[in-house]
Amino acid sequence: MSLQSSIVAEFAITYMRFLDADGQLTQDLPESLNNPELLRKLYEYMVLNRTFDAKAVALQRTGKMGTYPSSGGQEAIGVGVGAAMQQGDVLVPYYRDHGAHLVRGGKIEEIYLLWGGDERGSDFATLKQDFPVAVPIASQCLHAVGVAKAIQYRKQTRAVVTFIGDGGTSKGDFYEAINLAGVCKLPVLFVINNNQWAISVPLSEQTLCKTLAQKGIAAGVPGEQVDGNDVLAVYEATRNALKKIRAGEGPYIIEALTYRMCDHTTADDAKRYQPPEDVETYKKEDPILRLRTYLASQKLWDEEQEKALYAQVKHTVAQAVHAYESIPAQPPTAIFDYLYATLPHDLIEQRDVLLASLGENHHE
Ligand SMILES: Cc1ncc(C[n+]2csc(CCOP(=O)(O)OP(=O)(O)O)c2C)c(N)n1
Ligand SMILES: [Mg+2]
Repeated sequence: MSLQSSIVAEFAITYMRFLDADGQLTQDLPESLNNPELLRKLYEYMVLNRTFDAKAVALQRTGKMGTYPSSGGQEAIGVGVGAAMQQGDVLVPYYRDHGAHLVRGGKIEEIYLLWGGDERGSDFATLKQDFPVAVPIASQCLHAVGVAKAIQYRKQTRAVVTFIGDGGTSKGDFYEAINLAGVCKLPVLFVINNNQWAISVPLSEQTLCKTLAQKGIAAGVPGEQVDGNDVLAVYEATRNALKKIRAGEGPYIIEALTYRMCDHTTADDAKRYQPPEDVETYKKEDPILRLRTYLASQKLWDEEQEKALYAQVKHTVAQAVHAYESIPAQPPTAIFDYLYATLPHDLIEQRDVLLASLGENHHE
């Protein structure tokens, strides 16, 4: 007797891309992207992202900043997602989302300050609702779910956007977060930056899943894969997802496929483990180059604009470095200032010991 079983659930994960590596359209652009101003903005912010990022690495190399996680080569993800968010939405980032911070109006010097070891970098001048950068892997997903629950409780139409790396999706925190988001139909978007490496661990050693977006299926959370080096695909997928989320349809996952074209952080040397042929392949997939090629082919960008942009960006970054270097250092006791609203008694004691050891020369 042959056993009979019927299909009770099926799923598929789609992949979206508009611009190929040569800057050619792979399909017609939707209405939302038929907007030269928006396309130029996406391009300009990716260039700003790359320029400020290279400077951050240089600052670390010259002893002027601490360990820094570059977003070099992955600019399309942060910029594309951030540009599709509304100002009142809440960004709950991890450490490779500089582009989202910048395109939302965050300051470059805030990023330099944070990685220079100064917590004042997380006290954003304008983006008061956005969260500080999370370094403990996947913890930000749980924070995002908490914020989304609060927004739902208050019946607001805002959305929460959080990012996570491919390696981070192996953690329990990620699965717990998407599960609760699904059960409660929370207004939260999870963006997976699949750069194919978790420091030196390749994706193939993280999971047997064909896609990371499909991890959401088990939690009832729909998702899709996009070309993470195509800022247009990242923007459009985010825009569509946020529209659904605001309409109360619940959480969503976007897996953005890219490659880590930089060291994991300035404390790493990727040449020791990334196959050089992969690096060569992905060099050709550069997100900035392909958009520039496309814009030029549409007569939306020329050499003059390119020169003016690079001059402007160089000036902006130099100003940010100046602002970063000019801010007076905090007193040593500042290490006690940022975790608790009211300091617990044992930390008050430690603070007193520190103050005493600093002697009379210390002024708070
Ligand atoms: C809870 C926790 N465990 C370990 C680390 C050390 N760590 C820092 S980055 C990283 C790899 C993360 O890889 P992935 O999630 O793919 O993000 P990517 O850095 O590639 O953007 C690890 C293990 C950490 N920061 N937090
Ligand atoms: Mg990774």
